Amino acid sequence: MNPPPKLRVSLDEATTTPRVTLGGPRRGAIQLRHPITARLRHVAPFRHLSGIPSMHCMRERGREGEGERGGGSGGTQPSTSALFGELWTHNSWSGRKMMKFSWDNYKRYAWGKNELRPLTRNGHIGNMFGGLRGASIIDSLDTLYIMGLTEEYNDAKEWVQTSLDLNSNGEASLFEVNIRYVGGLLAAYYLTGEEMYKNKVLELGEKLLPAFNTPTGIPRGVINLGSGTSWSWGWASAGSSILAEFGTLHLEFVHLSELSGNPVYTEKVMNIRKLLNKIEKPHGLYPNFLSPVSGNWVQHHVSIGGLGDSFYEYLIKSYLMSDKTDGEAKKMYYGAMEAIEANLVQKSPGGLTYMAEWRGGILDHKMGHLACFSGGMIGIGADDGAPEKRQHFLDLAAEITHTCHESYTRSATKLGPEAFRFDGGGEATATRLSDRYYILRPEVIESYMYMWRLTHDPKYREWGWEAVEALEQHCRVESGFSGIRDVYTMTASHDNMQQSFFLSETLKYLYLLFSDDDLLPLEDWVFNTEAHPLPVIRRSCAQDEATQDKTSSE
Ligand code: DMJ
Repeated sequence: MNPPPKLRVSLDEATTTPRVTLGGPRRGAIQLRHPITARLRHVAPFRHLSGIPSMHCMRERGREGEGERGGGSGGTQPSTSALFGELWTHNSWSGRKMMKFSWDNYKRYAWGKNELRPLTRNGHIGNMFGGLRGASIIDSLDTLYIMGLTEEYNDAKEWVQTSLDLNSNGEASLFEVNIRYVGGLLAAYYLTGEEMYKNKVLELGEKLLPAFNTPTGIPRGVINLGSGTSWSWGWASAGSSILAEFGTLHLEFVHLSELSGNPVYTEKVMNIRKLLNKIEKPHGLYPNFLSPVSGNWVQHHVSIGGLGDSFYEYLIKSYLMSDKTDGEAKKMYYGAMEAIEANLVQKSPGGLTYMAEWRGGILDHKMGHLACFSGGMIGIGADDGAPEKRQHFLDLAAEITHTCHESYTRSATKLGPEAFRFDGGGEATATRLSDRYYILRPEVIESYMYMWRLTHDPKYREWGWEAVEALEQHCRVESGFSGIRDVYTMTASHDNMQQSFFLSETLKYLYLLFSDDDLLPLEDWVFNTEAHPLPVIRRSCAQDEATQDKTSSE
């Protein structure tokens, strides 16, 4: 399908969507355009839970901060940017349509399998999820729900209810099962209030616990979901565990404790945190490999991209998800940022800021696509840094996001390579054949979404729109979306894989980029590393509510 010319839709046409007035006579009632936001405000799964506020409570608190960052979604955005948003949300060529197309093809050709192979029109199972099936379904639940794709969401829900079999006996990546299955089921529960998701996720959570039975409590990377036996990846040096894997459990595990009332999940991740906090760090940096037996670093390779990435993300997000009460996470995050700035952040001769990798003190001037999430991460962490560093962090976030955008604009397809370099004469381009592929990854678009929400600079929506056009032109095939093997050539060679994170992350972040800020406001929700939204845990609000409930029942 060819996209229409960019600005064809008229504002009149675009603004005919019915508006929903929420809150009735309550003080501060606001108008929202997105029906799912409306539904979210009426669903309050939180009321049954200890320690988690009702949605009402979240929303009231969310509004307290309104205006601090430039006045919400209306703000001062220029009309072109508003048009991009209107186009996206209301025109026939919309984000929902992209999601529906991906979903329909998955459903038709790969239902119940983990991913769709869109060229051969069949399903892919792979070996990451230990025999668990339906990764694309679990990863899509919340995206379908927030997009209002009701029929599709209901099909997904029914599959989870009737066919998600957690009694598998295969070898799973603890990290992947956690971020996709645990994260996806938690988000589905929090958005919809369906007890079924809660029961499933608690059953799954329990199966992951044996992975922590190591001398240090640092889990190994692979676990057999049936027997509970765990071991390290064969490729990880000297039986080590990977920082980005054992450091990316915190958000989900804290919520597992919240939902189950069982502190064991929080204890497991706090133990990891403590060890990392205490251990000596070279130049304040966190290397990527650690022994689960001795608790020592195995080698000194540091990266904000693959192997390290989401560990840093989960530090700042743990702090935000705790309603800014988790001081240890905050301290560790800003400490890590200081070390990263001192050792890894570089400026190219052409003026591009990037994050190099560090190998025992030697810099490798390479940045992976994965590392491009860091623009958004540094952005959301800017406000809580030292007062004199806030603007600096926001500037750094914008510079990194700009560099990642450059990695897209410097390719023929306007999609970015898996890794780009700043040596050998080139800047922000892949120099090795093996780095030229794009597998529908979200990180660059993720940073656009956060930077849009934080600054309302219209360039982020324009960049997002460029990505939409490039995806449509180069990755859409007859039966789904596919990764491509070389972003520098216009003759597409497709890799025949529609990754589940395309449905969970890439399309969701694009949708949020072009939606109003009050759809999953950042004050109330934290996205796990697979873009599954988890609510901020408001301790004080929960106490207020408990007191209110007590008073009203007296
Ligand atoms: C996703 O599964 C997650 O974002 C993870 O943190 C990194 N890799 C993919 C997407 O690129």
